[in-house]
Order: sequence, then C-alpha cells, then structure tokens
Amino acid sequence: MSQSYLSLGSNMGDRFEMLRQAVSQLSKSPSIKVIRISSLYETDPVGFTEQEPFLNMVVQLETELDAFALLDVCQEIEENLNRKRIVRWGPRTIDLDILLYNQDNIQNDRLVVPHPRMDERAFVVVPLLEINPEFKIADNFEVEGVRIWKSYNDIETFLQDVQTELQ
Ligand code: A4P
Ligand code: MG
Repeated sequence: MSQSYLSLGSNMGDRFEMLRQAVSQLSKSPSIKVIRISSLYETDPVGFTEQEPFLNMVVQLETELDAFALLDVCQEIEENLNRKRIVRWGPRTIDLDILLYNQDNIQNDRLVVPHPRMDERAFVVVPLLEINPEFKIADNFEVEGVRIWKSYNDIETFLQDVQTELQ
C-alpha cells in the first residue's frame, strides 16, 4: 500500500462543488482510499495573477496504484469535471496535482514528484501542514494570500458523498 498527498484547486464555476466532486470521485475509485482531507482555503492566484481567487485543499490517500496509474485517475477526474468548461482557454474548473508519493523521487516527462515548487506555495503548504504536521518547511516560509474558507469541521455536506473511513 502506498501513501500519497494530492493538491486540489479550482477557480472557476462552483468551486466548492468542483472540489467536492473531485474528492468524491477519488474516494469511489477502486484501489484508492481517501484517509484525510484538509479544510478548504481561499487563496490569491499565484503565477498568472489576473484571475479569480482559488479554492485549494490537500487530501491524503492510500492506494494500490503506482504513481503513474494514480496520475491517470487524476487526469480522468479532471476531464470528467472539465466537460463543464464554460470559456475555452479560460481558467480551469479543477486541477489535481500529485504532491508526494511515498518518499519517491520521480523525474519523468509525464510526472515529477515531489511536485516542483510545492514548498514555496502557501496554497499547498498550509493545507498540507494541517493534515501532516510533520511536513518540513523552510524557517523563513511566509504565509500570504491564504485564508480558511470552510474549516474541516464545517464540511459535512462535503463528506456526505465521500466513501471512506476518514481518520
Ligand atoms: N505533471 C508533472 N508532474 C505532475 C504531478 N506531480 N502531478 C504533468 C500532476 N501532473 C504532473 O499539468 C500539466 C502536466 O503536468 C500534466 O500533463 C502532467 O503530465 P496540467 O494540470 O495540465 O497543467 P497546469 O495545472 O496548468 O500545470 P501545473 O504544473 O499543475 O500548474 P501549477 O504550477 O500547479 O499551477 N494559484 C493558487 N492560489 N492556487 C492554485 O491552485 N494553481 C496554479 C497551477 C497556478 N496558480 C495557482 C494555483
Ligand atoms: Mg496540474
């Protein structure tokens, strides 16, 4: 059984619903067990800043899938949810990135793990630390542009459809 952390983000359409459906689809996928989810955070866009704020979260999984098969599942879910795309070339309805897969180091055209830039990004680090306090961050790490949008305790509706035994 392998351990993995995924980062989920949405800044288009019903962001809450996009994240909810993504986690629900993950939990229903054979060979994936969602074991922890973070609160939902509203975050200022990083990189291309002329776009709407994101909702971001991190989930922890146990899986029988290897990292590439897990990436396939993530991309299938992106495709399922992106079918509702409204504006061509516009911001994405949902983005699923593999942050960590066991302690593996993967450098491949399709997949780089640990996710490059993850430790510089508050929208990743803050939710990751919430569910894994042992994650090591730089001493001078600055948290900016990230605020709780719905705390973990307030997301029962989110969890209704998630088939899992959350720890
Ligand atoms: N790929 C390589 N490594 C991975 C990995 N570890 N996980 C490849 C997932 N995919 C990985 O991804 C492009 C290709 O990366 C995939 O085909 C896969 O084979 P994509 O999701 O199609 O494109 P993208 O999301 O635009 O690229 P990327 O690199 O995921 O973008 P970033 O750097 O993650 O930036 N600001 C806030 N506040 N919140 C956000 O969530 N997200 C981005 C996206 C920018 N700014 C943001 C946020
Ligand atoms: Mg991505």
